Amino acid sequence: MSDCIFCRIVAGELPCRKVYEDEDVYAFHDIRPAAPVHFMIIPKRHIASLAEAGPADAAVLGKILALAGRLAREQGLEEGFRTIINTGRIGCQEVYHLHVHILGGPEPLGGML
Ligand code: DGP
Repeated sequence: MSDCIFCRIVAGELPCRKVYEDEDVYAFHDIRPAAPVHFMIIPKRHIASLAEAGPADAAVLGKILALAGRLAREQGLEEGFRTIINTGRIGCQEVYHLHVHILGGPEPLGGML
C-alpha cells in the first residue's frame, strides 16, 4: 500500500469528493477549502512535486492545465479562478504528490501577487 495520501485517493483506498477522472488525471475537492470552491487536479502517476517533474511528465501536466477551465466551469467558476502549485519546503507544499489547486467563488479572491 502506498504511503502517499493522494495515490491512495486515486486507488480508492481513501474517500474524497471526486470532481473528475480519466486514465491519466484525477481531480477532487480539498479537505481544507481555502475558498468557496477549492479542488485539486493531480496526475494519477506519482510525481512528488513540480521540482521533480521532467520531460516525461509534459503531456500529463499539459493535460491538467488544459482541463482546468472546463472543470472550473463545471464547478460553477464561470468568471475565473486561481491556480496554485506549491512546491517544496519554501513553497509550503504539504502533500508530496504534485497537485494543481483550483480556487474560486462568487467574489474576487483578493490579490496575492
Ligand atoms: P499543498 O500545501 O499544496 O501540498 O496542499 C495540500 C492540500 O491537500 C491541502 O490544502 C489539504 C489537502 N489535503 C490533505 N490531505 C487531504 C486528504 O486526505 N483529502 C483531501 N481531499 N485533501 C487533502
